[in-house]
Amino acid sequence: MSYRRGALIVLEGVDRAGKTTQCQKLVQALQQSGQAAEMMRFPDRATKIGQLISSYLEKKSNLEDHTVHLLFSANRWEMVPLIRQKLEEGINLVVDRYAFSGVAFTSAKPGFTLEWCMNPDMGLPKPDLVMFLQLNPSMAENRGEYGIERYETSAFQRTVQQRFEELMQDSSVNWKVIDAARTIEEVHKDIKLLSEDIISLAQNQPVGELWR
Ligand code: ADP
Ligand code: 2DT
Repeated sequence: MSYRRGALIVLEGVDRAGKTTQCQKLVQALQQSGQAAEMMRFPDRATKIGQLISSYLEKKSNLEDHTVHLLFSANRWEMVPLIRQKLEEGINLVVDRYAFSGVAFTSAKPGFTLEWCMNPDMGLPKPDLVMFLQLNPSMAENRGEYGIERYETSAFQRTVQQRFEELMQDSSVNWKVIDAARTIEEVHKDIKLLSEDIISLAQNQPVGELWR
């Protein structure tokens, strides 16, 4: 039998854009159509590194800005063996946030360049497809009050959105912008079609290296 790996599919976007909702629906839809699919999310708060991050996000602890950036990156690197194993087993991974959130959020802080922020994530397994759920910040705010976690303010989210737009200029990444202002079902339909296409394209190709 020929080698058929799973695809690495990432959903990105500002808070409330619908990433988690759409990741769950995509995994369900792929499974129902007979494809192996699993969801992952970053940060993965279950690991030791993830617990440090979670406590920082919940404002129970303070961490220096460079330090927390590197912890977010380390939280991805510690999952790389598992990511590679699942892809090799033919499991399609649907990932809620990845290195792009890492760069967009830290570089929204004063004194951080995109380049510095990208460095620690260079060489991660490269997503076959990154879907950016586009939703303007005022619509995102209408989807519910911001929570009490760090970064959950409209001013910060607007800067994050600008940083994502800069990252999307990079044609080495397979970005697709999805209009997330539509109904959950309409958005899902687009995401499912794009994902099915990339699953058949990626299956005979090696996994790439991000930003290299
Ligand atoms: P994210 O993971 O991007 O923060 P969620 O999937 O958690 O977003 O969705 C945030 C909120 O918006 C939830 O209450 C969810 O039910 C709602 N929501 C998600 N997608 C839509 C949509 N297309 N239209 C209206 N509300 C939505
Ligand atoms: P949620 O768990 O609600 O998605 O919020 N973040 C995320 C970073 O600052 N850097 C990263 O590398 C990643 C993956 C985005 C997690 C918060 O953490 C931010 C919102």
